[in-house]
Amino acid sequence: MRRQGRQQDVRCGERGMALLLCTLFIALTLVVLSTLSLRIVAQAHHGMWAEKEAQVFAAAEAALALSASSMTSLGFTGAPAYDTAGRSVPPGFGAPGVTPQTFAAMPGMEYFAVAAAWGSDGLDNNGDGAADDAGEQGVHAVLAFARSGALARGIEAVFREQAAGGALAQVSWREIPVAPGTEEGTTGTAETE
Ligand SMILES: [Ca+2]
Ligand SMILES: [Ca+2]
Repeated sequence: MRRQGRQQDVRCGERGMALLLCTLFIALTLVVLSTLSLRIVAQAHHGMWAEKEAQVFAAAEAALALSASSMTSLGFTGAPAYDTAGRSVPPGFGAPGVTPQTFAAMPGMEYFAVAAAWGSDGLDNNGDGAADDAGEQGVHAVLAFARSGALARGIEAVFREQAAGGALAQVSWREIPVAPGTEEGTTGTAETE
């Protein structure tokens, strides 16, 4: 009797231990699986965000090319603003005079572009102390912006006439911040001369 009781105790102990190990194994598996799924979701989200950023940037480049081809503003009326150093102060999507345009091929994407002739805008664009001086003649700038949802990006390019009234050659390019308060933007420093 006593021996049978002992054997039963041993069997119960073994079952308890097996149950505990099984529970631990399941808990560990769940932790590993949830960590893995969180990682996969984060990677997918990051990939989608990067892809969207690239699309918005491509739209800004398209708007720049479109505006530069005729040197006219698109979706913007009025004069571009400059700070005291003659640097352009880009308008935001909600600024007066801005009516965002759309691309038929890019649903949900909006853009506008500002074209300015440095030689006749009454401002000292190149910061040499004189407005519309000889150094500003034949120089044109285009500021182009695109946005999709909360993502917005801007580009500024400067062009110079090869001869008076002649073909334009691009002399600089840089990514510019989108006016705060209207969209989230990014600032870049790439520039070529
Ligand atoms: Ca000047
Ligand atoms: Ca000027």
